[in-house]
Amino acid sequence: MVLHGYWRSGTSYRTRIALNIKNVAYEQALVDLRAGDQKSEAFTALNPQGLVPALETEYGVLTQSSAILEWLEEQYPEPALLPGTAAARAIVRAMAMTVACDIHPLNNLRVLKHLKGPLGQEQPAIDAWTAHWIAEGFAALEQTIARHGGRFAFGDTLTLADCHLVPQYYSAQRFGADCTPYPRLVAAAKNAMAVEAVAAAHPDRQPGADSL
Ligand SMILES: N[C@@H](CCC(=O)N[C@@H](CS)C(=O)NCC(=O)O)C(=O)O
Repeated sequence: MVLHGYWRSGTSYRTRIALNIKNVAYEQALVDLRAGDQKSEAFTALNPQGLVPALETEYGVLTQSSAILEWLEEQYPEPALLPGTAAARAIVRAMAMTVACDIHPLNNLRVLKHLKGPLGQEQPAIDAWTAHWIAEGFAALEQTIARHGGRFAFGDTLTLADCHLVPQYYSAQRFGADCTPYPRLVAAAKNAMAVEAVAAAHPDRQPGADSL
């Protein structure tokens, strides 16, 4: 299996976390987002959207990280990243989607570039935009974690919610977002990051990682 991704990309980070938790062997192929490799002919042949990650499997190329995580859950059921009841699974998926649908896309590289370029926004306005969507999503997640969390975002077992939360927390720190209003979220993210399978997925430990 080959994961085409970028060390600092949140969606690649999510995918690495799930692969590691499930102990699935994979190689990594670096798609340098800063160099625009995601738009290259070679990469868009794998993912016509020109976005990482793309996972090459024996069944073909899979894209969209949340769909990849669901595929991993079906293909490698143990250890499970979804809980045992339909209602609990819906809650975990809702937490994951809060990140995947309502925070991450608004702060993605191409969106920020569009705000800066065609829409002519200055950096302070862009920073405020980023902080706004993180704050709104994290405030909701904080309440959900208060209701359903334990050691991790949902109960005491790692789930798809943690796979999504950890990279978003990392990204929030990178953007300098104030996370002090979300103590339960921060605790859940830190607890997950202390697990070796999650720690091994950290951007700093990936090929191509640098201090930029
Ligand atoms: N919904 C997609 C989003 C993928 C995505 O936005 N990837 C980002 C990196 S985190 C990317 O490739 N950005 C390149 C760009 O914006 O040009 C997924 O979850 O896979």
